[in-house]
Amino acid sequence: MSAPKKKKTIQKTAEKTGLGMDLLDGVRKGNVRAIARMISLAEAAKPESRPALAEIFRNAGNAHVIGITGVPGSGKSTLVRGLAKAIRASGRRVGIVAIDPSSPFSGGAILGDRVRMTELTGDDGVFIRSMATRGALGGLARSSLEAVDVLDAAGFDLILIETVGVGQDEVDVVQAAHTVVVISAPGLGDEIQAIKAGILEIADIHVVSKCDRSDANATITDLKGMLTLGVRAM
Ligand SMILES: Nc1nc2c(ncn2[C@@H]2O[C@H](COP(=O)(O)OP(=O)(O)OP(=O)(O)O)[C@@H](O)[C@H]2O)c(=O)[nH]1
Ligand SMILES: [Mg+2]
Repeated sequence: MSAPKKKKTIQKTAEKTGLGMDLLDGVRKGNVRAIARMISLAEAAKPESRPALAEIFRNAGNAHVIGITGVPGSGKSTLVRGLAKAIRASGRRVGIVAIDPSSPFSGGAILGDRVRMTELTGDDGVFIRSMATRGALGGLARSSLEAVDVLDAAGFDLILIETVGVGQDEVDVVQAAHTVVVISAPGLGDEIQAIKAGILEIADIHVVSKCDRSDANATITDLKGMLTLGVRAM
């Protein structure tokens, strides 16, 4: 008898104060379920959750956010995995937001990558969330940045965003990061894929991946050449 009544009361309170207000404390304490539910609220983009997300925004601002972008298959997830392991080894907590429909984090992926990702699961110093849902124009960028804020408010020291650098929404997301890493890989056709994707100029750090390949040096040379040209053009 009393259980439904209690449920109704909680519902009424939520309606009054806004969706997700009851999760704020859990998020601040780093509670995994509260974090996951708050990010889901951001994705759902209901107006009733705006007050809670505004509160999250007020609590954010301490984490260093690193955006990692490059064309499909350039090695973003491999780099994210390596960075996450290094960050954990240094004792810091890391949040990962993958905005990539083909990412190992989001399911459309090669099984091998998915299995390797499990090295990081089961560690409460790592939180991985994929954002594969496509909303209205701008919706993806907004909810992804809110997801970053949720992880920030939850006390993660570093937040890594993986995104394919091809859609404007995704480019907007990585550009909102403190540090932007653009990956170029040898053997993917065009020498510097970032030029084709139009993302060369947003990089703070350029990475040439797959350096075990013999054609990696050519990619480095091409990249350096393009960057020198870019500087001269300015
Ligand atoms: N030889 C070699 N292969 C690599 C290296 N890094 C990544 N790969 C391979 O390149 C492929 C793509 O790597 P991912 O890290 O999944 O690339 P991604 O950019 O995240 O790919 P998408 O999420 O699908 O866009 C995989 O088969 C990796 O095993 C590397 O350093 N050397
Ligand atoms: Mg990936």
